Amino acid sequence: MVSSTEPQTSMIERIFSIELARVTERAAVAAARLRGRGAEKKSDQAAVDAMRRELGKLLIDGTVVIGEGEMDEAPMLFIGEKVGSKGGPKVDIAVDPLEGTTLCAKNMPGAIATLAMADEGALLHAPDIYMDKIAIGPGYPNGVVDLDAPADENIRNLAKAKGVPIEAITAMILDRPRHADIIAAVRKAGAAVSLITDGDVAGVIHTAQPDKTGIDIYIGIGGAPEGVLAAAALRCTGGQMQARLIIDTDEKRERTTRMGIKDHRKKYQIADMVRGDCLFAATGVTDGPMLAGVKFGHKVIETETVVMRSVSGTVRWIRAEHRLLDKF
Ligand code: VTB
Repeated sequence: MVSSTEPQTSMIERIFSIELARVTERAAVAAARLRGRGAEKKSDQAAVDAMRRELGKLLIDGTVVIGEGEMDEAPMLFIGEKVGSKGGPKVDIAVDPLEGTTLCAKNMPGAIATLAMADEGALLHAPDIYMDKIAIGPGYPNGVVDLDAPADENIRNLAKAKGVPIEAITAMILDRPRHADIIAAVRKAGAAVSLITDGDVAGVIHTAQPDKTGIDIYIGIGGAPEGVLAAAALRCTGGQMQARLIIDTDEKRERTTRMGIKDHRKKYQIADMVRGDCLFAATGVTDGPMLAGVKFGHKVIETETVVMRSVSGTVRWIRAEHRLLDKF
């Protein structure tokens, strides 16, 4: 029985945290059926269709604020699309039905289906452009690392705050030529670099549990939509993240302005990207260090999902066995 003293919004959150698992589970299973087929678009579309169908069943008056693109370019789950069966609370939804389409297409570790939900107006409406990001887990003094500080300085400060030698620090970075200088600086400082080919939502989340993942800090440039999703997760687990949009063309300037963002140079903290309480969910598509991928048995499909609530800081790991296979 839910305590009657619990505020209304958090009652809603409690109910929805399980509902959200259902949504990412379905998207993950749909994408996983197409794992390893070299079919990025097809698996993404399958995840989008499944996620949209399930979102439609939720008792929410939801608006997609981070989605598959703008209305005229994305047929489904476009930015501005209304989802849910109405009647419920007005919420913002950020989706990445298949984060790591390439990982899924190549059946490589770390593809996930993910989404976040927050009160209406609470999520940063980020355009689909690049974002500079830095993230660390909970338990450090505020400002121990800074987006605008050189990578080696951040590494040194982090090691000091953690009370370990620099050699004991590992930074996760997307393996891209644009990160060559950061990678070199981190290594020169004496820390280790853990490279990923894709999937920086999970990359950022790894910092929340360094003892388990071995990752102390995430640094580098990735997608802005992924940045907002990652910020939602860190809002639940604790941790620090700073980010800035990379707006280097007139076209991006216009798009950013159209999304309602006035200060194009703003250095975002988590609370600027996710204002207030939120829920975050992710289901593994392919096996990864964070989540196991979907397993197709003879009569059972297994999924692993993480659901987080910022209001309580609860992180739930849900291993599900699905027997009513028709539902997929
Ligand atoms: C980033 C990262 C994502 O794709 O968007 C990356 O945030 C795109 O970077 O997690 P490139 O343009 O260099 O490929 C992902 O890795 C997967 O969508």
